[in-house]
Amino acid sequence: MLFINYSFYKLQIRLCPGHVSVYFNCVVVDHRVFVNRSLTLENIKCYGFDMDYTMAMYKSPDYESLGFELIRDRMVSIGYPHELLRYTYDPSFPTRGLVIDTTYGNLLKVDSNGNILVCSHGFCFIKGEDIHKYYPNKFIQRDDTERFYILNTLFNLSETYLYTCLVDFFTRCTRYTKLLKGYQHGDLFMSYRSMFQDVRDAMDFIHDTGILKERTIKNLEKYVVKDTNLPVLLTRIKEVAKVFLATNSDYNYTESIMKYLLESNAKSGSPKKSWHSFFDLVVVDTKKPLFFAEGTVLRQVDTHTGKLRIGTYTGDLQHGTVYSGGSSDIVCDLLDVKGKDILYVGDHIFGDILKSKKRQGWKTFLVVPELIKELQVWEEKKNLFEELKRLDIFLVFFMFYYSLSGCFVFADVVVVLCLQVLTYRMDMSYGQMGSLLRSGSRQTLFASQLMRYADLYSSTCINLLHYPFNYLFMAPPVLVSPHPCYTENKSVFCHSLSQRQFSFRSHRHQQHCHDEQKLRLLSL
Ligand code: U5P
Repeated sequence: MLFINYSFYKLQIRLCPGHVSVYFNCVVVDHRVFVNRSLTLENIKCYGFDMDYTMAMYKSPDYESLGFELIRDRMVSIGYPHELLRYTYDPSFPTRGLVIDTTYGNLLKVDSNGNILVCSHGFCFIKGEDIHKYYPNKFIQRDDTERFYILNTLFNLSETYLYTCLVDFFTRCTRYTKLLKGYQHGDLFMSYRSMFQDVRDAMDFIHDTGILKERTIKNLEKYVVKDTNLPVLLTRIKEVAKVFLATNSDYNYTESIMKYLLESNAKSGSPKKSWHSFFDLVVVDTKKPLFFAEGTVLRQVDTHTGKLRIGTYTGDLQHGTVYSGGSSDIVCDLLDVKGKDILYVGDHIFGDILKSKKRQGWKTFLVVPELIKELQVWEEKKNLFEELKRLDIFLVFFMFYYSLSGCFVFADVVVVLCLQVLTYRMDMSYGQMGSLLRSGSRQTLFASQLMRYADLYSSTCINLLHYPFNYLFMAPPVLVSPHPCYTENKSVFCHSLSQRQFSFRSHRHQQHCHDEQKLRLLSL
């Protein structure tokens, strides 16, 4: 088979013996699947799906508000002040991928190396010199997981906000004295670390006791997005490949959600099918990320009672049977597929994507619902991005001039100030903590992990419906060079300067940049 990609995927031609197919890629940008590494869907023999925030998209901000209220109430019930009940969830504040410093109670946005991009203490944003007081290098050792907690999932948004409210409350409340690592109240010291642990425990409480699930199931229409294209997508995939569901949720919750999404959601006229029949294999209680390593005991689920059968399941795959626990190796054995044949679709950059890729070599598809907002801002604020690029170029020239002449130019201070103002204006277009992927022209930790571990990514898995199942997703070619370099036609000059890569691209090249490269360009 021969693939010809013309003009960076706008036109895709495939030549097989006796068969020529031509695809015009005219998928609108909101429906696009973005590509980090080339992948041919034709080679995928098995599709795996996570459930929560992947197949089951929760309605934002209603679902996060519910989570927030439940943990807030739990905190009050274990002894935190009643005044906390005055706080309500504000979706414009938290962004996924932030880091909590449990020593100083700060919320940090960092890049892939741990350099601090944004720092807040409660709702107060800490600026330049003051950041240095906490972090002399404006840098954190993010591998220190005892101290730094990365808020990787969409479930974490409500706890991020609650922790911020706690710091805000105790900082303002005159009954408490603010110290470097916590608050003093009489002979009682409350450290930022203990407050964080209490928020984590409250979060576990609402998940483990099932309160959050109970409230969600009581009002599915309010909390879960129902998309009639989901059964269509699964039916189409099943015609060409195997499909499995692997979720950390328990059987009863999975059944309620999947019934709602797949059984009461068929397009009019299509025959009624049980939700199980959309999958070759359903595994609940997977305990990801453990699932991608040694895993746990595989048991069968009694689908009438939801109870687990005792003993380890050792037989062949039985249709319609639901399993609990297990591991990714067991899934491969049961479905008779190899890791590289699997495309796994999930929303958790660590538990779903990083682990399945690093430990098992699965192909990965990250669901990033925030992309809709990111793309919308990118469209609306194009002029700010252009201005930022121009200022970056000015700065490079000033630095270049300085390195040659040794003369300090006052104008570069002005340019740096303008860059800071512009970065702030851009960040505010996304929300108070800025974009998920960037801060000004610098990439966030989340963006770097996304680029490293997700082969494909999109705002929803349903976007796969916009591509044929033998589609070749082709990654744009990227020139990576740490040194200043001139390309052959002298139209590209790359220079790396204090973790910022500046790139000048010829007009001709820019014309070739299409939507799939937009986010890539954003992170240059
Ligand atoms: N979950 C927790 N604790 C958390 C976040 C999520 O127990 O801090 C649970 C959710 O209640 C849900 C499951 O049941 O993990 C999500 O699994 P998955 O479908 O994303 O694999």
